[in-house]
Amino acid sequence: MHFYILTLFPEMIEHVLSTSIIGRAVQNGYLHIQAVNIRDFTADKHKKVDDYPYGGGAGMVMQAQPVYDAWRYVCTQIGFVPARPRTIYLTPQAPVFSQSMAKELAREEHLVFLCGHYEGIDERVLEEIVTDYVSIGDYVLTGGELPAMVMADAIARMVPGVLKNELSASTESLEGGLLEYPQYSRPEEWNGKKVPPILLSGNHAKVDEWRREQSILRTKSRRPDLLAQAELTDKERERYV
Ligand code: 6GU
Repeated sequence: MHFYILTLFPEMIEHVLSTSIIGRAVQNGYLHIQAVNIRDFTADKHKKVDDYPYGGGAGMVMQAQPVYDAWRYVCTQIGFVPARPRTIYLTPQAPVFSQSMAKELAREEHLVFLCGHYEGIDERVLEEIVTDYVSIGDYVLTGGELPAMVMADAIARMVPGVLKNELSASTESLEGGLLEYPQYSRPEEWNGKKVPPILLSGNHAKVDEWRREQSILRTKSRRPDLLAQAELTDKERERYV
């Protein structure tokens, strides 16, 4: 899978996405991640990429030309001409990103992320190139880079081969609409607290049953809003909801 991130701050992206599990997946050839510096494409002799908003108001607006030319460069590089790649603009004025969106986007071969700064990007270039508008939550950040990295991470881990233990992609939090059960490791007793004895029993059926119950109880207490949509049996619904 190929990610192209259009940004004024490529170093921010490169450092984060070359670290840990995503970095390993890049090294092993499962992912290709390219941060493209929008400033490299400005036609302005002073390398300017922003200007005052028409109509007045605070802040600066990123101009259409450098954004469009950076995007065209990516399109040409990946052979998406005249067809256009899935192009995601990160903005709080959009539907909120979710695990199901991550799964769906992970099926694409190429994804382009467009990161805005200042007071946003000239609307005309957005109309021309953006296929998806996505927010990562109801709060305002200074730019689209952190949201792009959040999305790239969540999407990348759904790509086959990226996680060493494929099972962990499917059994984790939010699968089936439930939060994950609590985990324990050595030692058996820490700070006067013992590991739940069932986990030491070697009885896998009982362990699975306990974990399922913990998932449901945890979802009920921490994210009751998720429980209505969760995949529960009639019996579980009767017992826990
Ligand atoms: Cl996608 N961008 C910015 N700038 N702020 C955000 C966001 C995105 N999602 C939530 N807040």
